[in-house]
Amino acid sequence: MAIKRPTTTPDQRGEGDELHQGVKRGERMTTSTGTPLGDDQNSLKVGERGPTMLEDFALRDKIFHFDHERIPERVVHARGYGAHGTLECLDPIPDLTRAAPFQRKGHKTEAFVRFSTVAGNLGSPDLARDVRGFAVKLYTEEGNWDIVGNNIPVFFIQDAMKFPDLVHAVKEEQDRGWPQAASAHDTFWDFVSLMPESTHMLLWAMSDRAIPRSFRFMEGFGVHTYRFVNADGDDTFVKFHWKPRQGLQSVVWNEALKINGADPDFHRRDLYAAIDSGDLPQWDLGVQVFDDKFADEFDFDVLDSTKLIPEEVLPVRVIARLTLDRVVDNVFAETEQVAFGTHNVIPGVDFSNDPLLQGRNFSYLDTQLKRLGSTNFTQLPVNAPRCPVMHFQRDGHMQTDPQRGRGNYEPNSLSGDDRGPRADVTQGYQSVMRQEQGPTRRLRAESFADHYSQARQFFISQTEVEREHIVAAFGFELGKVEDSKIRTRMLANLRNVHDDLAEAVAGKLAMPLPDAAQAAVTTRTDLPESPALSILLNGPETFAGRKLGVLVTNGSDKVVVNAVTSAFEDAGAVVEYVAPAIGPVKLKGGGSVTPHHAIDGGPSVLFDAVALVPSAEGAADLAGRVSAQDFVSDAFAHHKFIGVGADAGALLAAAGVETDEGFADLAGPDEASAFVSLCTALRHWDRDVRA
Ligand code: HDE
Repeated sequence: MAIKRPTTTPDQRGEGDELHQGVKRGERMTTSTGTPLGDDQNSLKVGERGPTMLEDFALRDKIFHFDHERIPERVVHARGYGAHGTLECLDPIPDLTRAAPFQRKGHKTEAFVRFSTVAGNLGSPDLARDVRGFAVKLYTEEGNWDIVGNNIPVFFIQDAMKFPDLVHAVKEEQDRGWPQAASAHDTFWDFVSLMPESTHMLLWAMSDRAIPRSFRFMEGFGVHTYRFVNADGDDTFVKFHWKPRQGLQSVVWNEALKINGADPDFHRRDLYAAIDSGDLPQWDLGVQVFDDKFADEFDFDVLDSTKLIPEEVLPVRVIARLTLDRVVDNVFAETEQVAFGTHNVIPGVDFSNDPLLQGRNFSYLDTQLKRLGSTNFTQLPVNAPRCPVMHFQRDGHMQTDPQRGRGNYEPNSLSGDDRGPRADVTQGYQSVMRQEQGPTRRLRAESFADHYSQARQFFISQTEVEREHIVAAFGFELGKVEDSKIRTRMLANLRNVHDDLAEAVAGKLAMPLPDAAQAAVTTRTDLPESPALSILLNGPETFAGRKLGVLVTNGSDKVVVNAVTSAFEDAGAVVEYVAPAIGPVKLKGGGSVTPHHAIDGGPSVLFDAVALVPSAEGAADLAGRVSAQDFVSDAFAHHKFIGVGADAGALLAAAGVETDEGFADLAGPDEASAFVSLCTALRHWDRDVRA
């Protein structure tokens, strides 16, 4: 009998008024085994009102799959967002490495990047004060190479042995289940205050680096020292850097707290919107390359992940450019199932003896098996190499490769397709031949013992504003610590970093300054400032890629609204309108604009700068609304540049702000471009606002 082809049917209502949407040709719904369904609204029942029958395979198929939708979230870095892209070689370095991406100028390597926070669970807010993961998978011709780094170049601990302790301490406390995605609690500070090696990283974590404005505006670092190996087998040490071409930018803490309420998905939405609109984010990949002699002479041990090599000491050489150009089709299939690991290297890249890196190399396979459930996770499209994969690994759960031929072992004397692959002794991966010797011991090298000198160097390299933010962050976090002995212990450690820091934090906490903690190595005061460590000294001086919020009401001046919009769009910025309600706003001079946000859903924390251009009547109405007052007073408190239209006076007065040099006059259309120029500084830091 001929199989009936699906027909086009109209929508129908069932007897209980349930909607059976009509099917169109080619979109016939099936079970997971392909059986076409005749009804996706009702389970199979006896009579009208049940019971439901055990033979209802369609219900069983659907609910069975649903019940198994979740997989374990990542034990750390659970909250993340990914995108596809390309790495293009700018400066080939075959003399340093035979790594496939760097052999020829213009050579392109497919990439997948996942950014993340560390401590929070999968559903936690994006603007937690936290380190950001910056994990890059490069699908090279010689296999997948993962650079699994962070947005901070150093780490909390020196030895893999302490990682579970660190993570237990920072995650929500086990006896109460909070706080979520926050280090501001007793167990974290208890642990780190007992681990002076954390101090350098703590300075970074309390700096604005830990509250980036966007994934697009942060640096990435490989953190550990790795090795490059060239075709002759010569090796050098290398550290990896990702430099955002959009420039660095962070938010302020009070703003971060409010963004988390207004838009917990702020970072993922930002990345998606930028790529979707064609404003493709780019990073330059740079390397610090050095030899054994440099390593021996450098002030600190290059195997110690709590230390960095200042760029002023060893400049970063840019070799390639990463462009993110495609959002994922499906977040679960790609972002959630992508499996990174530091052990994924290719010919030309090798490891150093950094004890943290060595532990990581061992760890990541375990986590993938636990999360993805099968050794065959490398066959998932997001993880599958783009080069040929040939080996004698067989079977396992969810094997999708119908591995052909007879040979599944070697050596063998089979022939043709039965023979299978062989290792390539001349071109295949060869580990660097290292001479290692010494007694087996559990030991922390003495060369790792200076825990404070680089923390101090980081502190003195910050601008005044950035130092204030660091002090405020320590004050906030330690202020959440209930046990005063932990606070005291931390203050004692900070005394070894810089007395200005310790005194200011003690002042925030209204606590006496304790004696400095005993330090294994006296803090060096001769390390010079490193401007590369500051965000503000490396500002982009452009508003491109940033967002302006324009507050409009019925009767806003069309000429001004249009002039501001086009001036900012011409400068590469995004402009969004905020209005009392979401319906169209009629402009004076004709026409209307459709707001992107109603005022209570579009607070100024969502924007990098704001323009207030209501009509006089609109301003009088907004003046009585808390949401509009907050819009203005928050923009002011967060040091934002504020453009002010001719009729915004009542609103400014209601918000209780006084104009300063961070305000721009938008009385007429000609002032729009001056406002853009003002905004290129991103924030008006001279405004005296206290947290
Ligand atoms: Fe990770 N880390 N880590 N880590 N890490 C994981 O792997 C681990 C460390 C980093 O977007 C896990 O797939 C150990 C340093 C990033 O999918 C896990 C140690 C740095 C990501 C794991 C470290 C990182 C992870 C959890 C100490 C910065 C997210 C889920 C020896 C250089 C990757 C997973 C993504 C994820 C273990 C230390 C970065 C459990 C044992 C240092 C960016 O395997």
